[in-house]
Amino acid sequence: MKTLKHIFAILICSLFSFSVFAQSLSPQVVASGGGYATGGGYSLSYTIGEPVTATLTGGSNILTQGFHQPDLQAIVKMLAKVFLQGPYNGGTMNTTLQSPTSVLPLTQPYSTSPWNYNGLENIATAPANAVDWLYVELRDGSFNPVAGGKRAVLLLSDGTLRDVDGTAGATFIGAVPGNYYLIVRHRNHLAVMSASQLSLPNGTEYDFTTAANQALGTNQQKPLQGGLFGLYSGDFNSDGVISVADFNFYTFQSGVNVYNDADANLDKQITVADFNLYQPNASVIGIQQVRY
Ligand SMILES: [Ca+2]
Ligand SMILES: [Ca+2]
Repeated sequence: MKTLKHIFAILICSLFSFSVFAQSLSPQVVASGGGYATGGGYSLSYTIGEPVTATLTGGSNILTQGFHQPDLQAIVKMLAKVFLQGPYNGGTMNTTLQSPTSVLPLTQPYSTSPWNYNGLENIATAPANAVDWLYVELRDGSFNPVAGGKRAVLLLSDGTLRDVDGTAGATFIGAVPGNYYLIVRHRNHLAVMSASQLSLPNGTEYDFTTAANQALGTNQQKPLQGGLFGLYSGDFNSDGVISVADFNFYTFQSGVNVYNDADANLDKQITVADFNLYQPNASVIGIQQVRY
């Protein structure tokens, strides 16, 4: 928490272009602590324990009214590019889940088994070029599954990621800069892990699409049209292995205009086209680090 001296210094040094700066700021709640100071014709009251009620900026300074933020929260940005075999279509991916009407959920869909990810990522509206949600994880050199963080993000038609905060890539809140393996998961494609550790934050995206071995292990990506590579379609139950269990999952699904994990090509319909994507991929096994 900023000290009173620090806060006051910020106030004095600000540009004071906002009329509110020339007024007394008084706490609006009974707080657990706080203080009051005057100087240079300005006064400032601050509290501890009051939720943030407003943030004012002047020049490069920021003054938050209410409960001041604790230490700056560490954030690590990760940029990556990945294709999914199912919706892949000549160097880009179809966005049929959103067309003509959208079935794309506005809240991340990885809260259920096997991911059991309880993140609160959500969006008000999806970008028009959003294909689907991905679930990404960072792991350290020991493959510690909780070393770097987890995040649900949007996959765009060009293969890049878009965080729900509106920025490119994935935003790992609470992570520290360092070297991490990246795991990319999709709800009905075989998950992959980066072939090497990424130095994060990265300013250039880690590109899975340029070669099969951009993913760790043998035969972990499907050759696609145009000499590019993408995640294998058909892991309907998302366990990291494409097997008869996925076929059984598929046979119990049906429907039109649905958001369903048996929809391998992400066209909102469960049809034989989805089986045809699964069948040649049956028996492909994800590396141990991505399997559930
Ligand atoms: Ca499976
Ligand atoms: Ca389909």
